[in-house]
Amino acid sequence: MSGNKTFTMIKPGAVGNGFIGPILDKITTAGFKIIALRMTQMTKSEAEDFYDVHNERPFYEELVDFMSSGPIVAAVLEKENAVEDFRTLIGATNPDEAAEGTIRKLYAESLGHNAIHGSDSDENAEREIVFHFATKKIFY
Ligand code: IDP
Ligand code: MG
Repeated sequence: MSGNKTFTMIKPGAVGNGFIGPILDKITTAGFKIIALRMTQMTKSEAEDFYDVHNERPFYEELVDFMSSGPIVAAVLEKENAVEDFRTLIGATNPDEAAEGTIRKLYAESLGHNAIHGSDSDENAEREIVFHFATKKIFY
């Protein structure tokens, strides 16, 4: 059975472009409940840890530099079938391939600066939630 929680970050580009409000509105309008929310900035070392799964990929350093370049908004979201439904809401990794109406189609600048992160499995959602929120006092 699939889980009911996922993790997201609004990435530095979308935060800098003033899209926090519109993106949170899309998320809640799509039926996700925000159960934890924090604006923060990752250090380079935190971004390296967060994206460690990609450490062999050619874009790893660019990704880590970008994700630690400015504030992000991290959130835990709750909905039935959360991981899959949220991946549908955000659209394909490359905004040129993202479906009309998806968050990446609407707010991404490029493949590297693609507005938003969404967990790709229940297991990774749990890891990512712990990474960003485990040491904070949250209720969910
Ligand atoms: P996802 O965010 O859709 O799950 P991943 O494959 O997990 O995509 O890649 C993580 C992030 O790395 C992407 O969101 C994107 O910003 C960036 N990325 C992925 N592929 C490339 C690339 O080929 N060039 C530059 N950045 C990339
Ligand atoms: Mg991914």
